[in-house]
Amino acid sequence: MSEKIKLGRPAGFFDVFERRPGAIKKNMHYCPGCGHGVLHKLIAEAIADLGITHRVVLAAPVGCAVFAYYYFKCRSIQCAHGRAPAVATGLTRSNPDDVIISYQGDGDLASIGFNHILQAANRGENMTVFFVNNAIYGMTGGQMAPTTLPGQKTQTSPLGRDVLETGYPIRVCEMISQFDAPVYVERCALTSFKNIMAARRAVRKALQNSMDKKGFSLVEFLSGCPVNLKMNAHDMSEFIETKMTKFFPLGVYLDRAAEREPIVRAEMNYDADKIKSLLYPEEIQSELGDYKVSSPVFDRECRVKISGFGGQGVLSLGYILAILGKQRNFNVSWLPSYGPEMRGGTANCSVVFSKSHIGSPEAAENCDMLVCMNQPSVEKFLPILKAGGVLVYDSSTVKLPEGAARDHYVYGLPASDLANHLGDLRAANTVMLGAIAAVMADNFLNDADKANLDTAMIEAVREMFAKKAKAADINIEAYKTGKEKIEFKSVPKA
Ligand SMILES: Cc1ncc(C[n+]2csc(CCOP(=O)(O)OP(=O)(O)O)c2C)c(N)n1
Ligand code: SF4
Ligand SMILES: [Mg+2]
Repeated sequence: MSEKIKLGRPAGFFDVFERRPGAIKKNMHYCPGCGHGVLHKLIAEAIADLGITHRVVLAAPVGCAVFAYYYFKCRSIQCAHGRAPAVATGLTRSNPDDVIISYQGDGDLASIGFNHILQAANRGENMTVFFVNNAIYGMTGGQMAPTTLPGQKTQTSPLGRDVLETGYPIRVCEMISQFDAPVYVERCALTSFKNIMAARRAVRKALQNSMDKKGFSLVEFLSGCPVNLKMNAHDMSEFIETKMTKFFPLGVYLDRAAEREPIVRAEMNYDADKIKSLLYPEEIQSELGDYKVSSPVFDRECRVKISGFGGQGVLSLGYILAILGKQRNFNVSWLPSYGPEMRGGTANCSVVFSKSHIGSPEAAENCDMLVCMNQPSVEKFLPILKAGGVLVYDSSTVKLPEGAARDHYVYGLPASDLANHLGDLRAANTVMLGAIAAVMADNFLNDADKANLDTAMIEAVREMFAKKAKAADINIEAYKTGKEKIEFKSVPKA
């Protein structure tokens, strides 16, 4: 055997995955037996062995590989669902010497982003596409994908995929190899040692093409998702090798690398200052100065993070705050995050208020206020609450660990229990809104703004429930309850 098997972590990975939030920074988030982990290793080895760590930019997808950027020791950018080829196009056109990877799943590439991949291939963009075909939407819990096999049972085809209803699996390699522009297309499988070694060679060949500016390369990997296909590792491999390969035969579909000259495109010609002035006009087009609030706290940007389980209304709570800001003529942003991990995780949103431009809508650090409605939120987000900031938590669902939040003002109230008592658990979020109002009034507002606060909050709740008068009434009741029942817990210790 001429190939030497390398054990351990390839040099193309970070030693410690610092970008990964939470305490576990050594492991990947993939399930055991998942093809993504195997492919990541092949890519990381190749990046290191080819000496291109400094040249690679990874365009990461939406799907289970959404966090690919935690792991690779290279520049990376997380793209909207299916849009990695469009982002990769921008990257390669603006920096032709970089080696651009578009990493995509089958739902991402062959469904929501299908036109993007076809157009990028047809333009012959200088990029390497690594396409993970596991015949399922893995991240969202096992729905049918464009590549799901006929008769295959999924969450959305419980009786098996019916080709008369939903068509046949889409064969991406076969389609793309029909185009004139692409340089290299191969389909591999992440199963046996032999197949993985073939995949390893394909990864390197595709990257070499990008390094040599030969154009568009795509490698598809038939890959396991044992969790959603409800199989053990052995059966998963057998499924791929006996069932998937029937529909998706392995092999090289196209290889024009030897006959291709490096691509040289005309240099991009744009006026950076003009673009900047369009994006950031000197004058903000709003009635600045017309604030109905005057407390000094609003003279700077205020950043709030709200977090809990999906279904607790954390996104709506943030939205109500955003409406409040909008009604009071602030610049305001609301950025939801639906908690992409399948297993546990949190839904959260960031709300930022400012009298001037908002730099980033993501409250990723230095938050003024953190609102937690479940236990994982405390672990995940307490580190981003600035010293002297305010923590408000639902004490029916959160037990604050001993010694936590020593540098913060801490308030709690049993919001879920109170909402239950009011007859609608869904109103726990507006109980929390009442708590937030009380905290604001206690700590940050002058008398004029305090007097205004209830009117403003109630107006915002009414706008949120504009078409549901009854729900508005319950939520206003919940708001009042939260305001009344909030309990002050502690001040910063230092
Ligand atoms: C615009 C948009 N639509 C839908 C979703 C929900 N969503 C997240 S991942 C996903 C499918 C991912 O499947 P696939 O690309 O096959 O990746 P896998 O998890 O199987 O690797 C969907 C539909 C989303 N995040 N964004
Ligand atoms: S759900 Fe499937 S694709 Fe996602 S990490 Fe788990 S095994 Fe991999
Ligand atoms: Mg998939």
